[in-house]
Amino acid sequence: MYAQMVNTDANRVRDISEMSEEERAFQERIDRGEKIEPTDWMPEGYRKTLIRQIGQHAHSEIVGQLPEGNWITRAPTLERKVILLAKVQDEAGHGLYLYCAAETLGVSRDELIELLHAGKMKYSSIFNYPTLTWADIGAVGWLVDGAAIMNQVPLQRTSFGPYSRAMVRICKEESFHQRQGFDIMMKMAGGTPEQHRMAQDALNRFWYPSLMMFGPSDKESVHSAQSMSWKIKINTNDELRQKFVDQTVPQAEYLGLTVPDDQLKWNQEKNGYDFSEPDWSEFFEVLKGNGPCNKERLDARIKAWEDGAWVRDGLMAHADKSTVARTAAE
Ligand code: BYC
Repeated sequence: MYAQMVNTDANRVRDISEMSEEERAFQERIDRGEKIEPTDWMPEGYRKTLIRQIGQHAHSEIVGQLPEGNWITRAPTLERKVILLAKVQDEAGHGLYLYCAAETLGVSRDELIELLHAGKMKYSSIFNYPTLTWADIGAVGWLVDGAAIMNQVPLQRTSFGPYSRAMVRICKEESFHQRQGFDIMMKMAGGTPEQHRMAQDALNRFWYPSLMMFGPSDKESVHSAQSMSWKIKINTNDELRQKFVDQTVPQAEYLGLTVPDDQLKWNQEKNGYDFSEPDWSEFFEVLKGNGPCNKERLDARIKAWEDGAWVRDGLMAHADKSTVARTAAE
């Protein structure tokens, strides 16, 4: 279905012989492993792809606060509440680093947010699923942050300097997030039969949406080839999905939980697990805005933006006053 939307010609990676001198020099810098900085010359497609990917990534961080923020007031202990609060605040920070990285490419944060609110820019599909129980907060940390790290560690080596540097700090924090999620899962899975059941139920509901985080299968991925040749992406979607499954299945076994996949089987030859693909029609429905929480998430972001207007107005008024006072003093 989606393959029909893939314009293979437009997405074909051009051979070096088809490039202008400037483009060739740029590609050679990338191939040598040099970082591209905001003031360097870059092809328009490179700039646009980065704005799309970094912008979507930033949006994912701030929309990702919502399903977890939902549980701050209901965390089971003071300690858990403080940890969750810190994690949710970290996500806001990640959003800020990423919006700043995108701004170096000539787009403003306001423009990106406007596009998000108008439904013209995506955020990660995973955040359109609800967090129904406390065990879901464990599953989000363990699986969602686990998938995020798998995707983001290689992005520390991405070719665009500001993005790669933002990734270094984000990955450090994500690793704490993943561990706090696994810690919740250990408590729940090793707790009462009811807590164990909740942990299993959370795994059942978050497993396939987590696999979807890596994007469509390689044969349906529109951007991978060009993004990988520009080193905006380092691995394909399927490579990272496989690594995630290989890393996570033993963790589920350690927890005494069952991955909800009858086809899951160790494959000695490929030195990895065989596993079932997610339901891709569900993935594309979520991308189209028809997931369980798409409307709720976007409404919450828009409301937060509107409710915060007075803060932005106040800051702008203060900045204007300071400029007037400074100019008068000079
Ligand atoms: N959800 O050609 P493809 C976090 C879109 S934050 C929605 O493979 P690409 C966290 C894709 O955009 C995690 N859309 O694309 C935060 C494209 O559509 P457009 C966020 C998806 O870009 C808070 C189309 O499908 N991480 O972990 O080469 C709390 C075709 O796909 C998704 C990042 O953003 C999806 N899952 O590869 C806790 C990492 N997948 O744009 C945790 C940076 C695909 O043409 N991003 N699409 O309309 C990437 O690495 C890449 O953009 C992706 C997709 C691997 C996600």
